[in-house]
Amino acid sequence: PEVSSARPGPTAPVIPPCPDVPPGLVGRVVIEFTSPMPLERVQRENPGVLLGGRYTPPDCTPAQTVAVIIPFRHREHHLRYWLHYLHPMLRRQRLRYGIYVINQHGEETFNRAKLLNIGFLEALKEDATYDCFIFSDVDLVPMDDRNLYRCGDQPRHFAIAMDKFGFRLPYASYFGGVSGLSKAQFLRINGFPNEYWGWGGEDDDIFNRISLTGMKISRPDVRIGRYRMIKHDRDKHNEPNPQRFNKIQNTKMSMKWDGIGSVRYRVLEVSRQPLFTNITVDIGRPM
Ligand code: UDH
Ligand code: NGS
Repeated sequence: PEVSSARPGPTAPVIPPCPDVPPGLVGRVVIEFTSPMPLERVQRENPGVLLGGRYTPPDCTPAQTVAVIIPFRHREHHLRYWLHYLHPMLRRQRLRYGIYVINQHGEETFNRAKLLNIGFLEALKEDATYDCFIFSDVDLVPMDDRNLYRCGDQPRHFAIAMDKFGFRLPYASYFGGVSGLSKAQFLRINGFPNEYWGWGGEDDDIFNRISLTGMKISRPDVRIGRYRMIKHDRDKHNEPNPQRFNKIQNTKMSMKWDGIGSVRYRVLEVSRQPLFTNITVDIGRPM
């Protein structure tokens, strides 16, 4: 007779939950952007990463599945450094994750927050189990792996001590650079604004959305939330948005109709690369 057993045999080992504090973190990491960083090297050094930039720890089962969303256009050299430093760090943090580069097609005015909204939707289309979303600029690399890229009971601000700001917040309500929201937190604020074209203000609008819905931002210790930014000149077609000061006064009204519920775009290409998923989108232009 056939024997069936609920107990796992030697071929089906039980993988325990990942511990709250991952073992094997190293703390401070040396970050530099001087030596060239060929993509082939980054691939070679990250053999455990699966197609599309997916990773699952082999030795434990994480509580969350994390989608890392990067707004992007014409920053290939930054992306190579980012991947070089972040993949090993996220692996040490025992995260189950995927990397999504949301690439704005064409040369119209850049729109960071709209790209982040699109990243949220497109990541969920690929894997409905994503429950934590980390939104990261491509030029920001954490200097300490104890800055854990996961979500908590409040929206999280990770990039709180950047080198360019002298390793502190530029102002108390700053929410730029790298942030993280659970799926529920993101939906509660109707996602991010789609109507900030060009540089500035969209992160302040997101801060307003979070405060207006009664949530509070959580941050790591200032000694841990340290970042190096890859130096660069101002990009073309991402000029400071002259409307930004007015717009951040109106979040309470605008967040009702402008957000994840109203984002319109066209996916032009989804390309699964060895270290990330590249999604090229037509997001239109300012009206
Ligand atoms: N981004 C792109 N391509 C662009 C514009 C922005 O990929 O053309 C993305 C990228 O992820 C970047 C993020 O959007 O990290 C934020 O944009 P940003 O880096 O331009 O913003 P930041 O505040 O710089 O870092 C503004 C210009 C500063 C010029 C300083 C000159 N010394
Ligand atoms: C504020 C911007 C934010 C920006 C922050 C840091 O003034 O979007 O500066 O900018 N808000 C407005 O413009 C309303 S930085 O020094 O990184 O260029 O993130």
